[in-house]
Amino acid sequence: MASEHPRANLPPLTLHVPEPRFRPGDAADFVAVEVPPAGAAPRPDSAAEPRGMSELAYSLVRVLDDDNRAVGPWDPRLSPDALRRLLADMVRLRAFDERMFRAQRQGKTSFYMKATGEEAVAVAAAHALDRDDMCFPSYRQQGLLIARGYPLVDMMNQIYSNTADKLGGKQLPIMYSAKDFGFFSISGNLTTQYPQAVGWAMASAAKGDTRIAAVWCGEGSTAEGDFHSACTFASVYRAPVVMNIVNNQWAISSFSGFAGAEATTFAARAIGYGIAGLRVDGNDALAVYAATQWAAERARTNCGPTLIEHFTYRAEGHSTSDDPTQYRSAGEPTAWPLGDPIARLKAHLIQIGEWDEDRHAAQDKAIAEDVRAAQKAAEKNGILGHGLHQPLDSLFDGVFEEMPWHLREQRQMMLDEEAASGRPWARK
Ligand SMILES: Cc1ncc(C[n+]2csc(CCOP(=O)(O)OP(=O)(O)O)c2C)c(N)n1
Ligand SMILES: [Mg+2]
Repeated sequence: MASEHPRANLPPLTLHVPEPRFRPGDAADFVAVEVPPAGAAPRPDSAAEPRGMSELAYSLVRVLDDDNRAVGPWDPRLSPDALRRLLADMVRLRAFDERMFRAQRQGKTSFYMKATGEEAVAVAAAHALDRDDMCFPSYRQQGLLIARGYPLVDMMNQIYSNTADKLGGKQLPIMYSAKDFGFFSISGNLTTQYPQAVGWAMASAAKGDTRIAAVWCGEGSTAEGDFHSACTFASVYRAPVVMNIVNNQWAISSFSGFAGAEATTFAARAIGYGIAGLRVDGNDALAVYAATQWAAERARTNCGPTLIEHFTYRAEGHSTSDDPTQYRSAGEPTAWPLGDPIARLKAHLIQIGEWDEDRHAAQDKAIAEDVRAAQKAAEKNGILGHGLHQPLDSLFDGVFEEMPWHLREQRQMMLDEEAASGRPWARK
């Protein structure tokens, strides 16, 4: 009976409700964030048993030190040319994001999402993976497409849902799909890509193929059940997959504590599943490259999956629909202790005498010009702000090989209603 509770001799039960350390108006500092020195984390053999490497799930793999040198066992020892290509792709991604963000503000499209501050996560991974490995991204890994040389104009055509949009206007802007570039269709439903990636990796192994899968989700998304069932399958079958968690501290307006960050690290999720777990400085392109290369080698040699937490910071809003000044301290992005991934790689190249400010400025200019030219070309095919660019009846295409009778009927009803309205609803 309810009246018997609470019992007087016991303390009332309570819940812990996480609260971010800083809110708008607070001065932010990250003194509570532990940043171990670069080069300190050991690098086990890529075939090592997960049990012996649990410490790596709690530390931070870092290569670039405070003097911008590459140090320690995780230094991937890339050639100056490879380093410059990595830098150029990150700069291209940032320039692309800037331009498309502005295009949304100008009413040319309905939606955009930037990866500002997180450029190393997708770009360095694309450089470390094989070109035909299959990627299952979230909406913040457009860097994979850019690094794999997908035409910027095709990305923009999709963002504008215009006549040249390869997806026929059927996906929300930025939800690309490019099978030829090993880029699985982005889904707005968080974390669906995790079990899909593990399933794809299992199929690759079942067929005796040599391609592996790589998958990304945000730290907030690890709270989804899909994340955990994917980990179980990956562990049980030792699926050849690299599983990435992009811990950028925020899930729209919810801070990482709501996904469990106060209790432990996200990389530590791996330990309970018996999976190799790595926690990596996500703003250090060389650390991301090295960790991805290690995990890819592990997967490719049938030693099983790896879970990599990329410790980073979402420097801007969640999307064009978001306003972070409403929920977090404006000082956070600059107080973030791991710096900016582009500035750090640039400083490293300068430090080793393979780059300078003039070359960097010239590259910025050339890349900005490429992006501007791509935008101009894309806008010739139309912008979303000018309405539907696809023939109305194409709405029903592309799902079934042969359209079922009820969809044919619905399509006809739609066309009849359009005719009755006396005006075209879309381009003919
Ligand atoms: C299943 C599901 N739940 C909720 C949402 C709404 N939603 C879209 S993005 C997002 C935040 C995700 O944060 P995180 O996983 O940390 O990724 P980030 O945006 O930081 O890259 C939420 C809650 C959704 N799209 N799908
Ligand atoms: Mg997040």
